[in-house]
Amino acid sequence: QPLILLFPAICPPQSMASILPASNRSMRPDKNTYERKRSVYVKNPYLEGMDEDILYHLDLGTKTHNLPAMFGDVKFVCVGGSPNRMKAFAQFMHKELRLEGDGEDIEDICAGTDRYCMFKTGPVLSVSHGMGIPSISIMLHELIKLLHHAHCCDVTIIRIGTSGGIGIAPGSVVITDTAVDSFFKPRFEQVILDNVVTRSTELDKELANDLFNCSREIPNVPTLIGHTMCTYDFYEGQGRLDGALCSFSREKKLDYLKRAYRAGVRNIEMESTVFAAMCGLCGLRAAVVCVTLLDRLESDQINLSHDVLVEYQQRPQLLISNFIKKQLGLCDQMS
Ligand code: R2B
Ligand code: URA
Repeated sequence: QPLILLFPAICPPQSMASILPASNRSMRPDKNTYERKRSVYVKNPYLEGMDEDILYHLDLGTKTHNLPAMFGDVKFVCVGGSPNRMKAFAQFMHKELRLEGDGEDIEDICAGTDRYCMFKTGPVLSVSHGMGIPSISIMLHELIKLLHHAHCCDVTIIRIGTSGGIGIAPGSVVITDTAVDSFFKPRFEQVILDNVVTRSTELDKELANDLFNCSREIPNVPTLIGHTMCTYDFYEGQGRLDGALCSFSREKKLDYLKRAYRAGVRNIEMESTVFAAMCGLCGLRAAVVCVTLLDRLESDQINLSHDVLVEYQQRPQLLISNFIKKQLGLCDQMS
């Protein structure tokens, strides 16, 4: 049985009162008190004994970088597949938070590697994760260790991405209540050595509801809460008829997707189960918010114009930036 380390951290009060979530205002510590807060856990007994931890794919390390100084104030982490989209989100957050400068020259903290990119705008970190479970999993191992080494606490992490919808209008935004696998089960199966370890994929329901309430203030973007199915493949794995390989009929495809719909699935993507499992185990409040690019009951190919695609991809970003501003108590002054 591996050792499980759970250290509730004692975090100092924030110097910037405004970065306390609005819902925590009544709990704001006075200058001399220390509060017990939710820290970021690692569950690995070997980490403590390591002289240095190199976060290889992020090109960061505990000896080469002062991680608490660089990241200690992070309260929101937004992750998404594409480096360009995460840069655009960081630039958008920069403007929304009214930080100094125009944000156009925002620096990629992981510029020393081309695996992932990372941008920091005040208390908001934007990180790319690539496509699929293996890619996001590697990034999350290193990101979670980074947040832990930096002594971050009360961190909310949100995946913003794209997906295929089932039975809903393209352009809808789905806030995931539960991430399910290809069998519609709320589980993530990790092969560890030669064992299959099953992990829960529950997400933070309160956070999902808060995000949904926030979405009501954004006009013309249909938003709903539903299950999200996570697959290991975009083509056969999502029941597409247009891949290089296809070994099932149109009828079988539609039967599968309709069964998914009846099981509560409203969209399909490729990272949510491992994201939910890892963030849940490590003490991060996590949410998944994806726009749908098509209705899979109608088609398989994504044939949106460039402009429509760009506008759709901005929808989760707009919702999350509004949510973050609200949490920081910045909405009234800014909108
Ligand atoms: C959504 O879009 C990508 C595939 O096109 C994948 O990363 C996902 O989850
Ligand atoms: N991303 C997916 O994983 N599937 C889709 O159908 C669209 C985007």
